[in-house]
Amino acid sequence: MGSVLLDFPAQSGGNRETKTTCPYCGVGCGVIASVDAQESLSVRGDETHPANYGKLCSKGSALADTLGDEDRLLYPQIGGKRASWEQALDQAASKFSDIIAKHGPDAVAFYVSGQLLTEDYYIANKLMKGYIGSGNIDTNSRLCMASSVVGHKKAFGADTVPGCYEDLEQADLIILTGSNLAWCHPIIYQRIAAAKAARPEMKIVVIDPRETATCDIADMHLALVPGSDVALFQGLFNYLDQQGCADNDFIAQHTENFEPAMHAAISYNLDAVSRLSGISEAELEAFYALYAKTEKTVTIYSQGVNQARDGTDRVSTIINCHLLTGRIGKLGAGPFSVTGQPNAMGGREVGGLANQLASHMDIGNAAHRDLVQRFWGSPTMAPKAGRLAVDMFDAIHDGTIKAVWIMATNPVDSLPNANHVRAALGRCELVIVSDIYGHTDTAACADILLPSTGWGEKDGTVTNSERRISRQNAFLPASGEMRHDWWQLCEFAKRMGFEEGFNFEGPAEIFREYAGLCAYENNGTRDLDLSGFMDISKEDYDAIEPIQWPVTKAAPQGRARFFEDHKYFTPSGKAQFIAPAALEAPQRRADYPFILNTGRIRDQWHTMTRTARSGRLSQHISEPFIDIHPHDAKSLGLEDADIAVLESAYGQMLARVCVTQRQREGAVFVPMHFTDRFASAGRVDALVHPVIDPFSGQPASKSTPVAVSKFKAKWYGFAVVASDIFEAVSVPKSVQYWSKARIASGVKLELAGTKLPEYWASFMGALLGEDEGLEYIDMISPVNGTARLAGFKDGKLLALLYTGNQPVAVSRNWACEQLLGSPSGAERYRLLAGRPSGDVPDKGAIICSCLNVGINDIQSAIAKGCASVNAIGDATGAGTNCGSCQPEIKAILQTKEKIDVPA
Ligand SMILES: Nc1nc2c(c(=O)[nH]1)N[C@H]1C(S)=C(S)[C@@H](COP(=O)(O)OP(=O)(O)OC[C@H]3O[C@@H](n4cnc5c(=O)[nH]c(N)nc54)[C@H](O)[C@@H]3O)O[C@H]1N2
Ligand SMILES: Nc1nc2c(c(=O)[nH]1)N[C@H]1C(S)=C(S)[C@@H](COP(=O)(O)OP(=O)(O)OC[C@H]3O[C@@H](n4cnc5c(=O)[nH]c(N)nc54)[C@H](O)[C@@H]3O)O[C@H]1N2
Ligand code: SF4
Ligand SMILES: [Mo]
Repeated sequence: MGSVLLDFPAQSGGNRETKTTCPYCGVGCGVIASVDAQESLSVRGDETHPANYGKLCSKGSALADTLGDEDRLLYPQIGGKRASWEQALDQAASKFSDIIAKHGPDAVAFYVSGQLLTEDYYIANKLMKGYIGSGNIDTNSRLCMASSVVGHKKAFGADTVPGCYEDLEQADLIILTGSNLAWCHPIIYQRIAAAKAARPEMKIVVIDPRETATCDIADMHLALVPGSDVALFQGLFNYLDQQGCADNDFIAQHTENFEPAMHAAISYNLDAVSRLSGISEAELEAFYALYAKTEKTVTIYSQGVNQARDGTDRVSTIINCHLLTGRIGKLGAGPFSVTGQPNAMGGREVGGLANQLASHMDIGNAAHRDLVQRFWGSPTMAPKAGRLAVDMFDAIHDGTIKAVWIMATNPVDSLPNANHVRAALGRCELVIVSDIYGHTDTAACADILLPSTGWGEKDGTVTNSERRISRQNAFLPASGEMRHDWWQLCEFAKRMGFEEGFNFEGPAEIFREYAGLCAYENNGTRDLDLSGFMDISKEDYDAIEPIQWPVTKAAPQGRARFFEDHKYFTPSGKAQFIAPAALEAPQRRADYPFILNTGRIRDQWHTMTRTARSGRLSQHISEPFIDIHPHDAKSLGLEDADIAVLESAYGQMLARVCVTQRQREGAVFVPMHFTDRFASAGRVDALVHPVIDPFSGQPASKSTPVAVSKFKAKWYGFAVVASDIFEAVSVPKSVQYWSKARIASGVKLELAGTKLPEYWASFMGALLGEDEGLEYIDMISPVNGTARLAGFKDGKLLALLYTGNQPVAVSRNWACEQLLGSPSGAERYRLLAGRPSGDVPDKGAIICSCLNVGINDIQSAIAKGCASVNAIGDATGAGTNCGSCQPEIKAILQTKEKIDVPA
């Protein structure tokens, strides 16, 4: 396993240091992993990396907490039993071959991920399209970037992201639409916040139905009616045109189809847009006028735009406004789709989507198919696009697809109509899953489960939001029998008889071939040109410095910006205005009166397989919740901290109620992260409708009609339990509601049920998985379900349990800190009070997860006169490490009251 060891004697103090890239979001921050003489690992930001210049957000800062072999998948399994790689691969290949022989190549499929490295991804795509001969390889990027890809291709003729991060710092106006950048791309957010602090005249507008942490730096927040985005941007287009803001020379020389786009927008006057969007005419006009007068404008967008039935149209209407004003391909101006996953961009490059070919070529284009097949020298070539994600799982459900290999994604939790997806896998003849953990909801459906190497153990490249290719380098050995994803695919391919195309020694060789394909017969016709890398040696590959593609022989330093030369990749070479398709708006339903919006929280990553291992990260938010407006809560009889039942036409879930003004009436927000491992009924995608954008196939994950009601709990509880093993702490089946999160010395649990357990002591014993030798103290009222128990063994506190007929008010954080202590006498009874004694301050809900600073610490600093984020930082340390919590600190300063973070 290759790794790049750097020698920084001054900083490293003799530590072994490796430069690599963060495995989470598409910002693509550079990380230095450092292993000291005791083999203890730490990470810090790479000061030289142009994405982050040394900074890391809370997730990046906690990377070291998430490593280690605990609950890693170490060996292949067949039918749940340990098997050898030989057996697993032989069986996988022979079943795939049999099914293909009987039913043709379209009876098999790969479902892969924007979290694969470019080299893994390239191999998966090559195997399916060029050797198996089917287009049936799709990726979780279908749920993420597909609408942006189509929007780019319609407008520019290629999936080209025009700009770069520097543009964000240089812009005078940044519009953030459908993006919670503060939580989802924290380092870009911090770069923008710093630029604004240096140039306060820079303006920021947030367009989001919710008031998010991102609104913290906004001059204007447009809390539009969910789904009224096309109207809002059509209105902007119309306004700009009417006000004479069109760049007529640019339109005439470099664009086509202006007229139809203009006609499509003409009815969107201020009055009409105001009615559709719920934003007052005055506010709309203020926003439009700001756009009109600001030459250097960037529009950043992500899932609030992409994940919609009209996601592609939303992208087109955003790009139209930039084309109208000629604000593209210029310093500080352009549309900017920020990518979600660390290698979302790389996956698009190598053709991970079912309708694309490698190196930004199209499967629907015969010349492209021929070119790629000649380059590969492959026996066949998929003749047409394969099934797109949602459709792929329908085809698995109805038996059209009989074998699927799922790699680095967890569709049982992340695809819409997720119970249907689970059922589909249950019916499928052969399900292969490659993951780094064996405990995911998708792994539970696997016939063959394959242990992959993960971040820190694998080598390759990723491409970030600004087209910057960076190396991920291994710095840890692979344990057990973990294998690289590319290796698994190559070995499988060889067993299917494709020895020739898959004899790679390592990622350098794969990358070289991929770069060669990008260069092959390109001559400037395709945006993605890597001819500068086509002869790269292993040594040079290992030393690749972060670089933005294209990287050509003529321009080996890469390129920051596209379209400065006004050269687009359409047949005419001109950019295209796109009139939106005027899709019918989804109907509101009387039986499901709320719109369910879903998305991310600051400190968790997707289905939480990695981030939930960090106790630090679980301090921020660790329970499924539903944000709901006070009026709606009132009408449903819901109060803060109740449990709500959410129901759609597809499924049900339970979540903690957070009543907040930040939410619009009629819409609710639920995080996407919780799985069966972390909550009894927290899988929000079980409810999400399988509605897709007709052009991109991307699911509309933010607009499911749902009903909300109160879960009629008889009792509520909170417990902390000492345990090294997360899985060892399990909740009795009779408890309808629970959520579980890792803490420093064990697990914390939120509980609620409709039936009181008979004996609280045995209930606590069940949580602990044993009660032998346990000693209890308790305060129990049999009448109203109020119980407080502490359990000890050999004098050490092993568990605390607090229950009541109302949500229990206990200092969670304080309780967590008591575990494994050895209190005596009165101290023991104080535990039952659930909060510290008067002389020890209670931190309250943790806001700064890096330095463990709670909301109460921050509020008392404010009470003592701290009037700025910096002053609070000086007094408490909060926000001074990664800075990810600064928006929340500012919100606390502004409201001076408890914000909507569940304690
Ligand atoms: N902490 C954290 N960061 C992440 C991730 C993570 O799991 N955790 N995942 C990464 C990935 S893969 C992705 S794709 C990105 C996603 O990054 P974002 O797109 O920023 O994240 P989301 O929270 O999914 O959605 C963004 C916003 O869209 C808003 N929205 C909902 N409906 C509408 C609408 O109709 N119109 C508009 N204008 N806005 C709407 C939501 O209220 C939400 O605030 O984050 C990346 N970064
Ligand atoms: N309701 C709703 N649903 C959504 C979204 C939403 O906003 N709302 N967002 C969608 C979006 S944008 C995205 S990107 C998806 C994300 O959804 P998923 O891709 O399903 O989520 P992850 O938890 O990132 O899954 C990655 C899996 O790969 C494993 N893994 C990690 N590293 C490796 C590796 O190196 N090799 C292998 N083989 N496995 C590895 C992890 O343990 C984990 O099981 O969710 C989508 N679903
Ligand atoms: S912003 Fe945070 S999660 Fe995203 S790449 Fe940087 S450190 Fe990683
Ligand atoms: Mo994503």
